[in-house]
Amino acid sequence: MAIAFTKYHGLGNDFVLIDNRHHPEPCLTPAQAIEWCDRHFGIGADGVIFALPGQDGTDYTMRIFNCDGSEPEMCGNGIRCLARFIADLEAAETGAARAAYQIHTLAGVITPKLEADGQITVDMGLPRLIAAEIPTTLAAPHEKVIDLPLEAAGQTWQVTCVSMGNPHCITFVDEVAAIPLEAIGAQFEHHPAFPKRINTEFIQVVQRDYLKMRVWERGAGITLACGTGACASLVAAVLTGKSDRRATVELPGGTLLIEWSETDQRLYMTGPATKVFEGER
Ligand code: ZDR
Repeated sequence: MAIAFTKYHGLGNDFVLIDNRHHPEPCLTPAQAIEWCDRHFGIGADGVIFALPGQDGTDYTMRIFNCDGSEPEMCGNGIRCLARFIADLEAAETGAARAAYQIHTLAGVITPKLEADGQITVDMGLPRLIAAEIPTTLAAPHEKVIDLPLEAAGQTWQVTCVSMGNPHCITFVDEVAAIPLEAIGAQFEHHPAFPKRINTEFIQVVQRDYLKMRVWERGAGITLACGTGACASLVAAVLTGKSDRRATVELPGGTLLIEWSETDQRLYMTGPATKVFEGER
């Protein structure tokens, strides 16, 4: 039987969304998700996202498979797309959609809010900084990984590691355009210092409130944007004294506004989510 889907993107980080609200398990296997994401033989996407019934009092549950079939804990651009998708579903069914949702994810409860101007602001929760939580072996389990050396791709990089539920390794460079991401990204992703593999961000500090970022995503390779990566990168920039707690992050697909709140220490990400088309497969 054909399965209905809708394609969305957040700054060119694109996802196939599936209405899975009536069953607690995803209706596709990871192997099927790989086929659906294929840009030549399938629909084409960086991942497949399932809107599942809520758990523990939340409105919905999000699960996601990367285009290589692996399952990340969280996805920042994806959760904005999920919020827009369920708001569109609710509006079609009842004529009204809620303005905020509590979403259960493998990284805890995440709260997206649909703003009047069409943007979506997501409470992304607290960053995790301890090596054991990332996870990485670059420092002792209870230590933070801030500006430490990593040997990869034939050279030494100074890296800072942050988990937003999913793992990130951030390197500050003078010029992001000069980084041969295609050639070196996979060597970070599969480095033995990262037992669950890693998302890798290269950051150029343009101003204290403006960062330029390029990303190699775990399970997806080069993508046009990464919401959790933008949050993790702002945290790394603050921890190393390079930026303010609120900054615009420019990605190849567009910009996100990221704030690491002084009040509650949580990350707030604001950006768009756009419907592209719907179909069935
Ligand atoms: C980076 C991401 N697209 C986002 O916007 O946060 C999340 C995708 C998941 C990522 N590839 C991972 O952690 O495996």
